Amino acid sequence: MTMIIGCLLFLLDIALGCRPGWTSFNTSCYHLSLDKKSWIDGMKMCEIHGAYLVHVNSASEDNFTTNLLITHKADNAWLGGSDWTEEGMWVWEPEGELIQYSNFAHHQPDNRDGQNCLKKGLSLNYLWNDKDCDQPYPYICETTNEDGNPVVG
Ligand SMILES: [Ca+2]
Ligand SMILES: [Ca+2]
Repeated sequence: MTMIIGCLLFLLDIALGCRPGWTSFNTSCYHLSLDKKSWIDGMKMCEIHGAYLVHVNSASEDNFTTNLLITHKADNAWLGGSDWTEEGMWVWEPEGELIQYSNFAHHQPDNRDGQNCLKKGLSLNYLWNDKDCDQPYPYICETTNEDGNPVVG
């Protein structure tokens, strides 16, 4: 039974335009890599796959990415936000689009010892935190479907 459901979910993701191993949500496809990388290397790996480190633009997308972590038993994941360009100005990279929706933990971001990269994790109940970009963490890639709309049927 589980196999049949798994198979159906797999076919659904294909129907929604996501490649195998990627999960669809709204108009994007997502992949959580458990291969721990620095923020920069995570971004590079996403780019190799035609994607970018995830841009979390809404509470529902935030919940979706948290569930992705829980499902894959990942304690942390890099998100695509950074304040590298200007301290305290958080943007989604690589475009540099200003972060509108945010969900930082209490007292974060704190820029402790010059933290410029965005992650979420179990220790802060999946709320956001700025971390040292060189820390190795799992990471979530996002890519928008080619036509920007889920293909139904
Ligand atoms: Ca910073
Ligand atoms: Ca911090």
